[in-house]
Amino acid sequence: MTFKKDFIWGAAAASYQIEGAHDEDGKGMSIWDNFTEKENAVYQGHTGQTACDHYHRYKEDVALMKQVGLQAYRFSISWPRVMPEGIGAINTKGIDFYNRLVDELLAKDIMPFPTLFHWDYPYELYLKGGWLNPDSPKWFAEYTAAVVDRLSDRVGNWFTINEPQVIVGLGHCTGIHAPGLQLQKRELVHVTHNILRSHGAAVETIRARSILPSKAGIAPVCPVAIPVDNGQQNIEAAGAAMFNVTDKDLFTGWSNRWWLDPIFKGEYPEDGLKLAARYLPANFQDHMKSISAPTDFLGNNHYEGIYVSADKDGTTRIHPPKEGEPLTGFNWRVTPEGLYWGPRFLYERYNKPIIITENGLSNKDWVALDGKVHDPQRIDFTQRYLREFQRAAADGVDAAGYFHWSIMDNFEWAFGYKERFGLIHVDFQTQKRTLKDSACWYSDVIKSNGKNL
Ligand code: GCO
Repeated sequence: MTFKKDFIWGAAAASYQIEGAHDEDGKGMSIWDNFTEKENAVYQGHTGQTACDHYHRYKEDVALMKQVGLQAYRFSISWPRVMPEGIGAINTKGIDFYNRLVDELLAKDIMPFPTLFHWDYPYELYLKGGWLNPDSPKWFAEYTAAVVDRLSDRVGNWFTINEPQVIVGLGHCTGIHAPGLQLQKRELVHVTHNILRSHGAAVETIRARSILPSKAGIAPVCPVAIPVDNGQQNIEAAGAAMFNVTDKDLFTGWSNRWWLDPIFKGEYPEDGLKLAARYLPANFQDHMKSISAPTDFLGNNHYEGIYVSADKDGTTRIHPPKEGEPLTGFNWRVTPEGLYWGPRFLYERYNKPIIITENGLSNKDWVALDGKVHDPQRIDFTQRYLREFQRAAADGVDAAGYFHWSIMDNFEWAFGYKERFGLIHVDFQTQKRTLKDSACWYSDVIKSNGKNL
């Protein structure tokens, strides 16, 4: 088995997690610059002020990407680096960093796949209400235009927003991510609606202004339900668990259909409207056309799924982890079939090529006495997940690409530098990079287009 010929092999990272240079060259403040100053918000008070210092070391990092053999690199653009106040003045030095990065990638034959927004929201716009403000889609479109005008002569692939689920769920509901809010149902629905509108506005802006022919999509993290076996009823139970809208999922940001039906079908799902119509802005229907502006692919970040089966009375049973089941460094479950059933269910419902925009694990990696970083768990994990994605492709899913999370160890949000997700090890004291065993293994996978999995 192989993937299709033009399958895209890459790895991913995000601006606040790797760039550092938090106040350099005119960059504005982001909500993460602010949040990391809050006591006990982040493990050991870590911040992204320096992170991997990628802002200064991007050439070395791109050279390492080349050594791994990446065909594509998914990075994100820091909105406040480009527009310090979020709207208005453009920071030339800030956008120049991305110009140089794109040039460097292209010189090495690596396709740039920028994400316009991966959580480092401009603090100045947060002061104006952030995603709660009905003008926020307009702000996002203005920023998108600034970026597209300057990069789209060389960039043709775009992701709009990373993991809107986490923006709502962790940023605005539980508050364990920036901006650290714990909003009420009505407000959460407004935040969601404005993020959906912003995604649509960004797609429209890309289409209207791109110099190269453009491809665009969103990069959500969709909760995946895995049937415990291939029994028809269990498959149906898993499909229902993935797509039914429940009160709990909708308001906390985790309902797949509440996000994806508007984008791909141009309407909020009926079962969701029963719960939340009264909280939506009165004119929400006027926005659905823009929200569903046609996209080219569906990104999907995937780490762990849940196992489900159908009970005799038809109810869905969720199976907790078994005793002694394998867990990652983060204590997340190892559920490779998620990369079969997630893409399959999503493809069956929305019929868009699926790009895995993130997949990987955190692991307790260190530099061994022999100077190398041995991470057999990462190799085994990735091999298992990729085999399942390949199986999905063999069963008819349009599997278009795979981006490993992450190209290098980085700032893992509320967990600081405790969790290492990289193919490349970073010593955060010296900034020394070391290719892990998994990076060498991944090179071979890319070379064989997955034949050796
Ligand atoms: C996310 C983000 C990444 C994380 C990764 C590991 O999924 O939370 O997109 O920025 O670092 O997922 O948690």
